[in-house]
Amino acid sequence: KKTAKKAATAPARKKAFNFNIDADVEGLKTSIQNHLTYSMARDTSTATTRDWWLALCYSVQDRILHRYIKTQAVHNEKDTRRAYYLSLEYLMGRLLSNNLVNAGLFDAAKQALTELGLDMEDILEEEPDMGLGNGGLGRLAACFLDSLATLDLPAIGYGIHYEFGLFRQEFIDGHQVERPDNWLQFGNPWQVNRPEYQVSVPLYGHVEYHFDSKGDSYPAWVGTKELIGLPWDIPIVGYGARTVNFLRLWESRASQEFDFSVFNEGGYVEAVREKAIGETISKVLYPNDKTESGKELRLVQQYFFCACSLHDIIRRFRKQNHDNWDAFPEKVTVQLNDTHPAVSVAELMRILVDVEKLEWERAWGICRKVFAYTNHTLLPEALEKWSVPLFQKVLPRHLQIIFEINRRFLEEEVEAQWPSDDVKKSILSIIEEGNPKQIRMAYLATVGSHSVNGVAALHTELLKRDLFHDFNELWPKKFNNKTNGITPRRFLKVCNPGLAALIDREVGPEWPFDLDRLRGLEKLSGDAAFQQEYMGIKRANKERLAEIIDMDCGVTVNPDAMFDVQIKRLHEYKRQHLNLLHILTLYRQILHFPEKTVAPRVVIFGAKAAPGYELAKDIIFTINKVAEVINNDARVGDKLKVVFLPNYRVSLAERIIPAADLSEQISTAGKEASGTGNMKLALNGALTIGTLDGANVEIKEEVGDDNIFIFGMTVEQVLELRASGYNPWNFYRGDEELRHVLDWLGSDTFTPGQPYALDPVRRSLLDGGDPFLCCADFRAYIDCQQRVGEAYLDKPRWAKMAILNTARMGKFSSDRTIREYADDIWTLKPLPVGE
Ligand code: T68
Repeated sequence: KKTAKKAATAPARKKAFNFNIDADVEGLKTSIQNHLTYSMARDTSTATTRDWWLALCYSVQDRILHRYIKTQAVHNEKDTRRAYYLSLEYLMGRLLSNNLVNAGLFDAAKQALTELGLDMEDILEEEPDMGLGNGGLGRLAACFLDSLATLDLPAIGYGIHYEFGLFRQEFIDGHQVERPDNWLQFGNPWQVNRPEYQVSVPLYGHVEYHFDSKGDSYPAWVGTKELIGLPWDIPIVGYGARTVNFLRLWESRASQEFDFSVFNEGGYVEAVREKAIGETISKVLYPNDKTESGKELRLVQQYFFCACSLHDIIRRFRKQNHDNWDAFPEKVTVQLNDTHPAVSVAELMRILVDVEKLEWERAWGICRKVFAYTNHTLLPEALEKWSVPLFQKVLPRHLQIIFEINRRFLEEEVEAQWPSDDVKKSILSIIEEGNPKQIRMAYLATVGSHSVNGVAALHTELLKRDLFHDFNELWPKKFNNKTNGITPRRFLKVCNPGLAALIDREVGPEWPFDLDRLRGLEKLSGDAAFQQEYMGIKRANKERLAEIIDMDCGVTVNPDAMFDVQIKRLHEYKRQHLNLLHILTLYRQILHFPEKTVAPRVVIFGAKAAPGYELAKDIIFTINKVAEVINNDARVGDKLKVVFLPNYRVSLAERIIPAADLSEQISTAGKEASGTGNMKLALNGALTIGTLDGANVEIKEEVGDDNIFIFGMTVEQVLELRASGYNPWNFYRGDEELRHVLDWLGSDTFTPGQPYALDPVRRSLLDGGDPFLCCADFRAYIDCQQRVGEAYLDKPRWAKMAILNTARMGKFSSDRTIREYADDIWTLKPLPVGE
């Protein structure tokens, strides 16, 4: 089966090597100079680096747009089936370097800039990140867009054009402070405005019953307020630049420039205020990576973008198929990225039943064929629920439709499987009883889709066992796994050019299309000369990161020390505080046994905490305070340094990942759905220390037990411990080292004169019940870290393990993931675009 799957996209891959974009240096130079003059009204004597950056972006965009127009022409002419990816988040990062590499223009651009007396590095650094996402879920969407275009799959991403992306993080006296991310302030050279495709979106109002000519009553949603959705398109360049797909982001606008009645009554300010409200919908990304409970604006954002996107999908469908609705599921497949776009199920039903006047059953059949849903979490606090009264206020007609979907589901499907079983009905109901009643969006998405997938093998098994247990009995074929992946273009070729060049030399240049070719490095893993080259590249990357650490943290670090990295959102379940306990343990050991040889380490953190998540912010503060003392303790020297890099984001990840030696993936087993940073770090030759959680399990299978450091409780052991009544105090009493480091946090060692400043973290681990079992996993983690340290001191052994990690990451290309979605869920075939 595996080889058959590969064959489907093989021809496109082979051909994709004909980079078809004009890569002539003279042409680029002229283009850059022309844009400087005619797009930006600058001359070379006054141009700033930012001006040159923009001029280069426009020149690249010109070349990309030719392929974009061609791609869309072919897709339209062939009236192709398309996949639509609906996601409230896209964490794109910077686009210039990636577009240059994917379009095959990198070397030519570098040469052109050199000839103009400019430095490519400086210019790339000018670009602000496009940070329209929180973390893994948003970055996965961005990797998927890259793979879809690279595999010549006809696909469009839909999302929101937030004016402010994820906040910028600063530290003031060790505390996180959030600042607005004004990413558009100097313009966005990649976006193309499409006013001709604007959409009007109704909200609020109420439902009335009207009568048709036959005297039958029908529901009418009236008295609504209207918003306008204005699309911005970002071209998505596939590697090899044959297919250029696009991402369409909706900006909200008020529906009329002025409400003239109010205006004439002298209510000018009120009229303008109404307009301002319309424009708040797409103002800002919610900064919580594990759901926002009950916020009206969040529900409005979700509906706004689903309504705009479905309207746009239907407009495109109608151009070719008029109102032959049976063809709709043949032309359209929609992937819901978590439940954030799940209201789409009700919106499509509303359009088909209320507007298009289809019979309910026929409409429902179409709906279920069109939608598929990806679940990204099992954490109960992250499972979206909307209160019925809020839904009633914002989307009264959709609420009725959801009740009808639920009634039919329970009375027909659940009744048929489990006759007269009211317990089953209440377990499976989309509506949760209570005061107020709540809509379970994961259930709505499951009932309304033909496919529900988890994002790693273990996660999918747990979904079937727990969250969707009864749904899985009802529809066993609906549930499937799609292990996440990452794009090897951005996360190896672009961010680690040194390693990419070495790999080109050893296995040929095709690996960015076919990551399994990295296996060709296995035979070199024991070769001393190759090890030296490979580790030499790592060392150079570490020097570059050391400069950034010096600039951003004011700490000088030794590039020969082990770079021990934990980069991800800050969450208790991800256990940055377990890492902190290890740091404290090392510090104690260094003070108590100054003669002992230890592997020198630089522990590096990057993480944003949700602004309202107090304990997460306390953990950041605690790490910063501990770091300050350790970094200034002369007894420690180079043996241990701790740095928390501020404002972790995609572009910073691209600096840290190539420089990492050790990758911390230490979540409580059963809590991390997959993880994707784990894959990026291993691909770049960092060894993993991790629990048997998420995709770590599959990484272990690929690299082999000898090339990964696994520790801690399994999912089953976690269950057993909880069932037997977990008490962290037992571990505190039973482990002298744990006791000492926790007591340390209760003292004023790290905050002189303020003995309780770090107590929240200590308290959460003891009186707070240690919900994520840090104390229970402490000993196993410390012992495992000891083995890591010993391995690091054995240079050839470490080098061999690192090389084998790179060599064995082929499975985790997002191209593999997307092929599986295309084959198993979307039945979508590549459509190569030709010259
Ligand atoms: C992540 N989820 C998973 N959520 O935590 C991670 N949630 O294990 C997985 O690898 C990744 O998804 C990709 O599948 C998130 O990142 C969010 O960001 C989020 C945002 C808003 C609301 C809820």
